[in-house]
Amino acid sequence: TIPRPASTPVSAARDFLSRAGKLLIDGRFVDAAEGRTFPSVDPGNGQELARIAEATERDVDLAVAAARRALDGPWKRMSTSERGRLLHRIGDLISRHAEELAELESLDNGKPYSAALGVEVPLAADMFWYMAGATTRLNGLSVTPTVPYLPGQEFHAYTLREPVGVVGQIIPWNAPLLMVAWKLAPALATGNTVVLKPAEQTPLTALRVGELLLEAGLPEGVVNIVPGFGEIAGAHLAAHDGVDKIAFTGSTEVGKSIVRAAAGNLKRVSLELGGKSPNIVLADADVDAAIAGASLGIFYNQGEVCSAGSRLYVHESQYDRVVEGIAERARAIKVGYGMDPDTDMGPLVSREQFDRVSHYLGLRHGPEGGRALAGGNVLDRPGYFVEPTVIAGPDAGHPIVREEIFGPVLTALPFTDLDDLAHQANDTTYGLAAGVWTKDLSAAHKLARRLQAGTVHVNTYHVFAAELPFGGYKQSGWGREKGDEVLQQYLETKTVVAAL
Ligand code: TXE
Repeated sequence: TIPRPASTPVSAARDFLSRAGKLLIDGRFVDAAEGRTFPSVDPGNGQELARIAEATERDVDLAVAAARRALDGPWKRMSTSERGRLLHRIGDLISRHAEELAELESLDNGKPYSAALGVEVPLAADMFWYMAGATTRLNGLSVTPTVPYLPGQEFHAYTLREPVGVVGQIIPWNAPLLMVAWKLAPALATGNTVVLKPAEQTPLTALRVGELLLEAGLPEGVVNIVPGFGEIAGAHLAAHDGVDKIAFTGSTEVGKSIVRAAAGNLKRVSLELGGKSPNIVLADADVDAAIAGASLGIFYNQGEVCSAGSRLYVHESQYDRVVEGIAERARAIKVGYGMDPDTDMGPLVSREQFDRVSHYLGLRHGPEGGRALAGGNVLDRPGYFVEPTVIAGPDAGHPIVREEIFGPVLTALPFTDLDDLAHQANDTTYGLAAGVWTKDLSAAHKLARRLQAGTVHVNTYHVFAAELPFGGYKQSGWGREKGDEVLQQYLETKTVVAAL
């Protein structure tokens, strides 16, 4: 369960909305080169929150040029411990403005204010604090090589770890602030400069963080923020010859287009893509804990989580109890406006996402589509609301079981045999996360080894600590975010070898 704040504040966020909407390029907030703007929409009522400057190719070019210049500026000369202190200050500022950021996040994305304030803002601040500790630990190795064809010759060798350079970062709308933190903190910790493109649906918290970065003392041009559309600003950034690495979080389909675009200059690519993660309840599981955890796994953030546990597999001996327990919870979830303190689940982020989820709900009619034990419908009111949905017993090959829905829709299937279960769980093009519920430690760890997933949760779900590497097997992506592992993705290794 998510801690609920005592009261909902009225609004530093409103002040920001009245001044929001410019691009951050080279340390200044500026209008878009072509003067275009687009609306940021409140998905709880479909109304416009603010107009945002829309970056097009020209703006991306300016941002990349600024990031290139900044690589050789004061940023390069800053000591690693000062860089760490700067990252720490950014975390402090995010934390200090927690209520404002949570409100902006709730207004822009629709998620409950309680989730933004209780979970995502603290995680975002913590990501910067964690990465602040990495800046002084980016050391290479000392190596004493022997060379078979040069007997007797001694060498001294060492490795240097250098920033990759100018990094393009393209992020989605489901956890806009947290994605900013996951992307920026490691890139900055390793000394890179950045052009960040937030999702067109949710540019607000990224722009507010842009202000906080300047307040923290980040030199101009080190981070540039260019809200705009994927096919225009995003595609141009991914293909840009002045960009040395692209880090992308979003759909698998766009991930593939990023790879193609990146081929032009063979920029480094890291990808965090979709998922269809299995959540598995074994016969001996603590049933109450499994019901609560599986509900959180699918319903947190309206199900708009890449690692959502969207495929439930329950041992047949517990199947009815567990599935009915989750359905009961689903029926009790209060769906409402994100800023309403009673709300457990907000609207989906956009009309487009609402249509996508509605499409899947529509597909389930007929026996192969299973039976809706809870929900199954969209809500007829302004905004993009759908019911928390539990579908029991669809065909294993049905699109609702195989494709990422990215909404609050759980499919549930029983199993009897563990080998068969492991096969079913892995029978997907994705491999982002999984969950296992059992009291048998050995069974849990054995199954964890068999599951093709970047994260396996045991008797828990959705643990997003900064220390833990996160990313996907198979078509869920390339590389890992968070933990020390992400640092590799932002560094080049240079070997220096000297004859003695
Ligand atoms: O994602 P897109 P969409 C999945 C989820 C969802 C589906 C579609 O299944 O239903 O994707 O969502 C930018 N070149 N995820 O259409 O389009 C875009 O502007 C460069 C999973 O919103 O992938 C935004 O900033 N960039 C996911 C970002 O890519 C492009 C989170 C993500 O948008 C681009 C979101 C292009 N050609 C959706 N086209 C996760 N892994 O968490 C778009 N973009």
